[in-house]
Amino acid sequence: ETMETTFIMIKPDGVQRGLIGDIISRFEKKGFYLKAMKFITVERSFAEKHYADLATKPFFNGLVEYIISGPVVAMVWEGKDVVATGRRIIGATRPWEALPGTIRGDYAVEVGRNVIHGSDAVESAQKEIALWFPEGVSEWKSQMHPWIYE
Ligand code: YYY
Ligand code: MG
Repeated sequence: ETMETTFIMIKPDGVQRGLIGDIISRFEKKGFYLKAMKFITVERSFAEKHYADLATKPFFNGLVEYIISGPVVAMVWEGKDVVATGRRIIGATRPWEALPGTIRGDYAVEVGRNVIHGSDAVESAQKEIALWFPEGVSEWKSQMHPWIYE
């Protein structure tokens, strides 16, 4: 199978609301592997870099304020199709469009407080992982692998 990695970040509202354990659990129980994780508060310039593609949007400044407002949990997850499947686990950007059973469908109301970030493509995932984890990620292999992947 072709393994991918994606960048997932629990935003400051997800941390404040005590959703870290549940969110990590959803990705773990699905059968994805945690390859890197850090708990950090990022600076404005870093948040602006992460969201550089959205710099011209009217919500950009509010988005940056929100992301720097408290600690986040930055993670790298590995698995088959984990970029697209991770986005499905997260749910639609606008929580009122996110289906029940998704993280945003279950836990979020407002688009500007939507709890979690996930890379939208393999290429952006690689960029985001390089930005957030310049030191690199762990190479461990789960002993469960053959029970999850054929
Ligand atoms: O990838 P995703 O997070 O689902 O959405 P993006 O279109 O990349 O926007 C990033 C981020 O910006 C979104 O999660 C919330 C915020 N945002 C907003 O506050 N208002 C909007 N109208 C659109 C996006
Ligand atoms: Mg996005």
